[in-house]
Amino acid sequence: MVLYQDFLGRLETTLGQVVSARPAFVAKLEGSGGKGTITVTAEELQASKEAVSFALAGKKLDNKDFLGKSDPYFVISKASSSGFVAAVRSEKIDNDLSPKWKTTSVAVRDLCNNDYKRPLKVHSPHVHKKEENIFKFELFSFLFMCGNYRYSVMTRESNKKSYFQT
Ligand SMILES: [Ca+2]
Repeated sequence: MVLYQDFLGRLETTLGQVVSARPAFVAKLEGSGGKGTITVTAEELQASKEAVSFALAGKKLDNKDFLGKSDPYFVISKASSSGFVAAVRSEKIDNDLSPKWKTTSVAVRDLCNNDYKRPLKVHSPHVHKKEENIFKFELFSFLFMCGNYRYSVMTRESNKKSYFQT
């Protein structure tokens, strides 16, 4: 995953402290002016070599750009005890409301911690206003993996029906 952020702070700890903290390990970041905290959620996983390959496409997505068209990318996050955690991030496709993203492969361990009932959140943050999404929906991992899943998203402004396909 590409990180775009500036230096936010640092923390040194032990695996033991992270693993024993429930529901999640939370600590103050050094070098953040006392403002930043970091949350780390640890889970023990069974060994698994399963991977899932998928291609996603959107159709008639909402246009969020003032000039031109939306530049959609998607983020798939998995539920954890400390909220949703990003697992997959796609490439951005400029000025396209019916984007077809490249085929992506991901280990099932990374996608949903080998838990097929784990909720996933698929969303497309606006490039400039991250708190706004072009679309957002949640589904269970097994639905995501069984393929040909079509999800309709009612767009706010136009009440137009857009959909999103795995
Ligand atoms: Ca654009």
